[in-house]
Amino acid sequence: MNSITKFLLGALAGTTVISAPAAEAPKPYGAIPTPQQVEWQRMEFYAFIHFGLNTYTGREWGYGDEDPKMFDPKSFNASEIVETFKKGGMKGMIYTAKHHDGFCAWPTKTTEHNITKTPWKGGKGDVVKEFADACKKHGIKFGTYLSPWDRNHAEYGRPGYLDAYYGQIRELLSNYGPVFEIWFDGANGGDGYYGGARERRNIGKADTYYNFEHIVKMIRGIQPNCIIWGAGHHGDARWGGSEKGHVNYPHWSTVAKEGGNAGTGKRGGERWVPAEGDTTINHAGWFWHQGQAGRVKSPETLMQVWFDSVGRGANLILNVAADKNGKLDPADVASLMEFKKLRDELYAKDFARGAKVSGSQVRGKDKKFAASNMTDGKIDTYWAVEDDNLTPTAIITLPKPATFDVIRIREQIRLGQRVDSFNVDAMIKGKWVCIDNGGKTIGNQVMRVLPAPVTAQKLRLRITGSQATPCISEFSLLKQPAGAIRPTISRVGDQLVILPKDTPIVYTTDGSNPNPNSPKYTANAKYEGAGMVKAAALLKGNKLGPVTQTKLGICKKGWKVISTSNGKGQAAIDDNPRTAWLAPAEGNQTITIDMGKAHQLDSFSYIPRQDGQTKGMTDRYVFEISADGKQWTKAAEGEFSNLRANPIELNVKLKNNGQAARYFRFTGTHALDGSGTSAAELNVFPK
Ligand code: FUL
Ligand code: CA
Repeated sequence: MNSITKFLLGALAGTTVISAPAAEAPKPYGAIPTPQQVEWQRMEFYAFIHFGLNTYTGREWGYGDEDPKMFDPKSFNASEIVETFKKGGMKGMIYTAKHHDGFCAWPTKTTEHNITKTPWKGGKGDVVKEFADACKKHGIKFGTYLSPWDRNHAEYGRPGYLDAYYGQIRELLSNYGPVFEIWFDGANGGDGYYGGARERRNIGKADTYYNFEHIVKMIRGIQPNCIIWGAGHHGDARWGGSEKGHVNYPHWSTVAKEGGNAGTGKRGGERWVPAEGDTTINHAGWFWHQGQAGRVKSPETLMQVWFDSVGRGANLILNVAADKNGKLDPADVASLMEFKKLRDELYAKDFARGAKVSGSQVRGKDKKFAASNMTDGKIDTYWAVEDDNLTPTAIITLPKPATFDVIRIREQIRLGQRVDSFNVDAMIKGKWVCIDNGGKTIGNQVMRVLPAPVTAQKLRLRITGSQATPCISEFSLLKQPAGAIRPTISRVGDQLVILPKDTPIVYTTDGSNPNPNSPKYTANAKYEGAGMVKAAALLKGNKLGPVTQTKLGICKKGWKVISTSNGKGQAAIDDNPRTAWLAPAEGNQTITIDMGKAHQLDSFSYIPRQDGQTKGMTDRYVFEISADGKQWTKAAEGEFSNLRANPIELNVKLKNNGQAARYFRFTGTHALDGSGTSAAELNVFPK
């Protein structure tokens, strides 16, 4: 029945009320979510916790030969950790029950490489159980990560491993209560211990080897409500496409039949597989690393991640790692709590709530589909128009003028994702002014951050393109908190660089917290030392803004590149991570540096190329030191793990036994996607 007939029928019945006979809801369009996926997408935010043997070795990827005896988190208290997550506004947590190193943090029957072999609680402990119980106690959801890649298992890469692996899935899903999500990491195959074989194993197509189709069936049989992350093209949720948490915009919850379509998804894709942005709260990596306190992400940085993940319709999983004692890092926790405060302030008031809305059309003139459903604060009610109308408009009149800088809109995703583009106008001095002409997808939700706050009482939402008639659940106007200034600290040569410019900033270099009388930063401030530099903005009334800190290595002023076997080496020590030493020649390439004077070295760090390319990125290395540039001692050798997905600065402790070094030499022994060696920056840190 079309609207005209409906209207006529209404008129014939002699009714004078505007409400026509009940209109039918729009039919679902394309792929739609399961009820479990809808519930999951509304969680928005939960924790990741990487905690296992890597916590003790400082590695990001264990090789598989680590001794479980290291694992002894004396102060581990799952309840305390979960309570912190809950306070941080996280709706659940996912624990790495087994990472690539194969160590199982629960008493599994599938392998000997497990928690019973650790001294912790006399081998009677079970980290999975403690986390699952703590989640129940505090009322957040529990989830788990079980790496398919197992660098410990002797049978990895062969059929024999699969029994053990399926057994692990069964144990985790049968013995610990509801699991809201299980993660099947995409990193697979390569070097490993493999029961002592110490070789490289290739598994071919992951989907075929693990048989994800079978795994998914098995999981549905045990826990039908569990969201399956990854698992080839059989899962319920997908990777967001980077380990920075960001997803792309425009953003679709739909994907192609047999494709990941990571950060963007696919418009009109055949399957509903929403994205999850994953990232860490600390720049140091997924696992806890010694001295990482200086590398925590600021609440403002996390806010940006929030807008770029949740604000584009994805979920955000934020990793907060536990340390060797089983405790979260206080610096991470402080940032998590401030991040929560910023979000609370953002959501404190929706200026559009309760606003009058008039739609250019209302489906069947039925109140059930009224445009004011967009401002009722109820996610399940929505504004709908007739099926052939793809570009409706609505005028929103706020109870009183408001100042806002974030526009948040949500589609009724139970009916599929439809909208391609939209604009928002504001009535300013009697004229419509377009305040956002870049709106593309909406989906689960979109948050459009305006370049500057807008004050208005009347707004207009114009849907300018849609695959099918739009169904809009919510329209909100929010205001970001006025951000506190957090200085960023770096150094070029001996020149300290503390930003932002034009803001009075005080700083210290002795590890103490700055106070209003600490030295004021000026553009010609020099510092040749190494260690923690702390800074804070000096505000009105002699108050200080939040303190930020950065650990500086040995000052590179006067350093010389003595030689490289290929390429121009200066870019590796120019204090600029955007430039890189690239030595694309075949074989191991070397760079030798003269620091000008001798130092006792504690560690070095490597920043891989930061230009978005992985070609020739060094992922295995040798690091040597020398007092005279002739006699060399190997001080470290190993692997930089996970660079492809997460190309961050990695720190490596040296075993140089107190030897003085004026020279160091870095050699790449293996590269990603090609040959040669590269480094965007090399830093060394003193004892
Ligand atoms: C990646 C892994 O390789 C990292 O170590 C980490 O666990 C991250 C969440 O996923 O693929
Ligand atoms: Ca609504």
